[in-house]
Amino acid sequence: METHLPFFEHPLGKTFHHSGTFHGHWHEEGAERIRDESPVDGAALGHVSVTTENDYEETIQKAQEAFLVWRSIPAPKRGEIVRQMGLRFRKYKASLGRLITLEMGKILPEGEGEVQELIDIADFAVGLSRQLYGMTTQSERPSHRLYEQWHPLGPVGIITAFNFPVAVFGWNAMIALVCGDTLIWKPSSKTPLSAIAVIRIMDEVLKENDLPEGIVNLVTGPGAATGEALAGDKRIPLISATGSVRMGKHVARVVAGRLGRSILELGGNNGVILMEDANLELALQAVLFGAVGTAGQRCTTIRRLMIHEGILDQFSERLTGAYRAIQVGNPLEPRTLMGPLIDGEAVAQFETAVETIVKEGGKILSGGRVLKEGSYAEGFYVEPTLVLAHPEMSMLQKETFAPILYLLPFKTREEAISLHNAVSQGLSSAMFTQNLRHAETFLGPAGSDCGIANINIGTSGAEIGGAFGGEKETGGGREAGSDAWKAYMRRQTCTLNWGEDMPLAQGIRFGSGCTT
Ligand code: UN1
Repeated sequence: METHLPFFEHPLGKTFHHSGTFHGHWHEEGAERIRDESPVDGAALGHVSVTTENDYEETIQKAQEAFLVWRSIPAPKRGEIVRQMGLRFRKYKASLGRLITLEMGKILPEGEGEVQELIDIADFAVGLSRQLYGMTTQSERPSHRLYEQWHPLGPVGIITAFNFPVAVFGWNAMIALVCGDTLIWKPSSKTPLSAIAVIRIMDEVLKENDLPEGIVNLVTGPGAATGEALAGDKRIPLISATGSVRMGKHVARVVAGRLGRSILELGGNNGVILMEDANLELALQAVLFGAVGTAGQRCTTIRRLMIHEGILDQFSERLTGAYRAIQVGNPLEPRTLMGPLIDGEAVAQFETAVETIVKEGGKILSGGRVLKEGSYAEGFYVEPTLVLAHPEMSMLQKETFAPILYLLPFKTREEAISLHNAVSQGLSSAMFTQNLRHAETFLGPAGSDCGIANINIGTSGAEIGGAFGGEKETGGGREAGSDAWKAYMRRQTCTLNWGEDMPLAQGIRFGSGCTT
């Protein structure tokens, strides 16, 4: 049963105004507003105020003050707060999923799936709150104990992109919270309402537990101002940023300039290799979801499909048939498989990409057009596009955030792997095969060079239990599960002398008072 978000009654069709700054309470002072429109039909969903310099300053101070309290609450007790948040996200799953769909344009099952990802990471973090283990090792000195422990780090800046308005924040936030950090979230200016909704839900739980203001904070504004302020802010020891390679290179430079720490999750240009023995039924389903899902706007979207030449005709024929049958339209409709792109700029980038593809000798097998007629007129719809490509095309190097899939024939496994790795990004990858040698070669040291490598599943839709992130220009950061939590904590190596002597390591004798 759907529980309405009490603060967003019927957001579609009704314009309303909301503050974009939260530091324990909503606050606003400036006149600058973001007009938040739905890519579904271009309608204004709301207007959100941009964080001013004063408000930014107050937010960071609040986050610092709250850190002093939050870091001293035992981790399992922090986990209990996150547990309650997970329950509250469950309560609002349907309405939050719908809001994501309205604001971002992904189809409803994907909007709800994104909330599920938030719930899953909350559950993971609850368990983790009792498992922030440090190791103990052997000291070379008598009566000494040598061990490692993990402490809270400080306020963490989280910069997120429009394509996952909620889940990527969740990976960072739920983990950072159990680690004892406070949060300052800067969502994409294209999806501030989903962020406001999540903050309001989290705040319900914080207030019910009488926790101080400043544990969870929101700032809103353009990357060039608000993002820049966070990146350059010495009071924020860790910046976790998701977005384009261009943005990431800049954030990396600014954060490194103050010797801060960053987690970067940037562009992907993900490839799938179909070996001659692949189960084509599985491959077809995986490729459709991976290339067309979220209208090609996942960082994990399949963009390049390397197909063994022996199955090229057969598979591309099936794929072309499937592409032609895809329903593009309103993402709230159950029959729709692909919703709109995020905005007019994304549509323009799609159009330019198609022009360049044709110029470079790519053959459009299906799609390639912008949809402007009838019910498509007000939104940002394009056709899912299939291209028979050749390795020299420059477009193969580019992550166009749109549903464009390049097919590349190959003859040998080695050729396929080298084609696969011949891009500057390194997020996710997959091979379809029934052959153990092919699979293990792909997963081995000379195989895929990506942070994520799969066999017989697509590149997108990763579970939260693994560490998520990629190599090369994807930025090297890891978020979500496994031991990604370590980046959100301060590691401390401790040596404790419980004896009555003062032996030095490395057997050094220093002055008469020392014994060995
Ligand atoms: C992203 O596109 O930035 O693996 C994140 C996936 C999702 C997350 C994608 N779990 O496709």
